[in-house]
Amino acid sequence: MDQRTILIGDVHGCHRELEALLEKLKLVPGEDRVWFVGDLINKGPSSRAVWELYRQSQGQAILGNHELSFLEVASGRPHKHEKYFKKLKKDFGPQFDSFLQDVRSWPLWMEDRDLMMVHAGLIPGKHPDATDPWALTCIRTWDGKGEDLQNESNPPWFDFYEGTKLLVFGHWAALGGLDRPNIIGLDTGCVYGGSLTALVLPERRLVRVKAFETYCAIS
Ligand SMILES: [Mn+2]
Repeated sequence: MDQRTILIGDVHGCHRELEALLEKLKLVPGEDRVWFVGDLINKGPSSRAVWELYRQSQGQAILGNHELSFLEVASGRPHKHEKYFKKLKKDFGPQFDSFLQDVRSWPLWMEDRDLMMVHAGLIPGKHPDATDPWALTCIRTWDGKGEDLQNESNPPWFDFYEGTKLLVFGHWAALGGLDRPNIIGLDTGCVYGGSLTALVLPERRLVRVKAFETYCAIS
């Protein structure tokens, strides 16, 4: 059997749902290749418990806007996520430094021969290595210029994606996931009471666990 590649959507501290999802997938650490789409932390019950499950899965993760903000605050820059930072420090306790060190090693995107993963999306026609990290982790829509990446009266960025690689992203929970021939959106809003979604390759199967609770209001 081919090695499985399992891509996991935005967990946002929902450790019980992540545990249930890994069980449902019958994940074998070290055998399955596991990629997390970013935003593992904040909003939900325990970022630390999620990080521990992520470590046990022997997976890799890319940076979401929440990890990017976390790194901003950690390097002393003023940021609106300072409140989250204090909570993380408390939640992680003695493990905080190893968590920080780990997140510092996460890339902004991952790709191989026929697959690419980025947290929020791509600027049309641009490779991620030529794209601002905030755009990669926050983009929702495309205005034709790149001045406003959030305005929902503009078309979504993925309407412009013409790549042949399967592109997997998260971040946009209100979409409730996306399934197109060359694009899959994995954020199904677990922390908002939706579900946690994984994509299993090569069979291209979507596996979901429903949220046990609604942990916060959608934003
Ligand atoms: Mn996000």
